[in-house]
Formats: sequence, C-alpha cells, structure tokens
Amino acid sequence: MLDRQDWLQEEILRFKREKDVLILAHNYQIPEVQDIADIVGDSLELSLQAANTQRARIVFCGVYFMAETARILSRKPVLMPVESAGCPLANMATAEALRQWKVEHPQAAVVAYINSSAAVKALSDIVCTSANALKIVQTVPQNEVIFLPDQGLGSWIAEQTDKQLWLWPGFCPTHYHLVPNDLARARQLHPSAKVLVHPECRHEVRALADAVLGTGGMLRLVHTDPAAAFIVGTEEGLLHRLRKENPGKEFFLASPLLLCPNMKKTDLASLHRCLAENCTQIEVPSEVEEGARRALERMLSIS
Ligand code: CIZ
Repeated sequence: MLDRQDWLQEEILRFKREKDVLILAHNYQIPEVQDIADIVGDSLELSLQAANTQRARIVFCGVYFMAETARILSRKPVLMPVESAGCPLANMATAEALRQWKVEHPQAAVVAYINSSAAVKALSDIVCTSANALKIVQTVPQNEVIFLPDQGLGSWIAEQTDKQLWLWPGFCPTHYHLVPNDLARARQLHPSAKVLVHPECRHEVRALADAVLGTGGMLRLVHTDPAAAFIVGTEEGLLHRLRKENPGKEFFLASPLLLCPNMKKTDLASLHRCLAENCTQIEVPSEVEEGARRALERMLSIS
C-alpha cells in the first residue's frame, strides 16, 4: 500500500496533468515541494516562466508577492496553497508612504525590489531582483534613485555605483538574524569553506563574506567554483538544491536561524488541497495591475 507521502505525490501529479497546471516553487521551499514542482528558481527565473507559460493555470509555492507577480505577468489564474504566506519585508513599504517619498525626491527614479506589493510596484519606474539589481540601477537614466523596500540590498548596490540612492529602512527579518559572530564561528568549524551570503544580509555580514549573491548566483557559482565546501548565508531551503546538484560538495548553513517561517507554510498536503479544491485565486486590484505590469515588464526587457 502507498504511504501518505507517495499518495500525495501521485495525486498532485494527476491533478497537475488533468488541470493543466504549472507548479512553480521558490528556492526557499521545503524539499518535498521543490521536488514535485515543474520549475524551482529565484524570483527572476520564476517570473520569466510565469510570463511565458502555455499552461492554463499556475500554482505558486512561495510567498504572496511572488504569486501576485506571476498573476500580473501571466494574466492567467494563479493559485497559492497557503495565502497567508506573506513577506514581512514586502509589507514594510506602503504605496501611501512611497507617494510621499516621491514628492520629497522628485528627480529620482523609483526602483522597487520584487519583494514588494503590486501597489508599490505600480508607483515605481522599474522592478529589480537580487539577481539584477545593480544592472537595473545602472540602466535607469536618473542619477538619483529611490530604492525600496530592502536597505540590505539597497546599501549593497549603493556601494557599487556612483548614483545617489535613497534607501527605505526595510529589512528581511530572516537574513537579519545572521550576525558577524555566526560567520566567525562557522569559519572556525570549516576553515577551508567559502562563505556566500545574500545581499539582504547586514553590511557587517556582507563585509566578511567571500561572495555576495542572490540564490540563483549562489547556485551558478557553486557549480563552477573549485572549492569543496561552502558556508551558506541565506534561507536554509536553498541547501536542498545546492546538495542535490552538487553531490561531491559540502554545504553548511551559516546560522540555524536562517529559516523563513512563511516559506515553510506550504507542504505537500496544502499543495494537494489547493489542486483538489481549486483554492482561492490571487486577485490584483485592477487600479494597480497595469502599472505593476509595466514596471515588471521593463525589468524583464533588460534582464
Ligand atoms: O529574488 C529572489 O527570489 C529572492 C527573494 C531571493 C533570492 O535571491 O533568490
């Protein structure tokens, strides 16, 4: 007899075929969800897949702003197994506050990190992800840039450009758990390992790393880098792909606190329920949809 996990997997695959669904999963999802998804990736990769899919509908395993982005770009029904899976960083910037900030800096371009609401994207000139933020900031014609909502990624970009960046004081609570002492301890335990950290980390943490990269960049670097061991300073879900795709290499999480509770809300049971019962579709208010799509499509056109 099939055990529960095997049964859930078979049923998910059956519903996926019957309902012509594309299952997208972010790199931070739990291993069982990553393994059953059609595509696993970072926001940029998943946005491109959503924009180009021929499937009838999308089930997005990630957090709310990602499903909202998939809905805007694909114009297709997008379902999310657990709608309460939000992003505290995205919730730190409101459209109302951005409106006021634009009045204070009328010459500035607005670059919104993809970890933001559709309403914030709609008021922005262009969107960026951790994979393309520097390129996007360099591409906008203005020398002044309002960058929101992540001050970690924003300050990382500010260190690499001559442009004047106005940074919103938002932060990712998960990446902010990582502190310099964690890296010192991890280096002591694994002296030959390379340290990779995410740009959402604090400045003091980034300064101690061997490389600062988004999840897609970390995956690419590890494939080609001769090092045999890596200390990883991002959400622990990425370790599943790193280990699966690099069986000869070792990976150590830089801190046990690098765990996003929202990314862990989706599991096989909630994914199955979503497919079986057609859970609620993500709705984007019509007054923001077009503006957010324009800012997202600008990003895709130069990525
Ligand atoms: O861009 C993304 O997907 C996020 C939020 C993190 C990363 O680096 O993949």
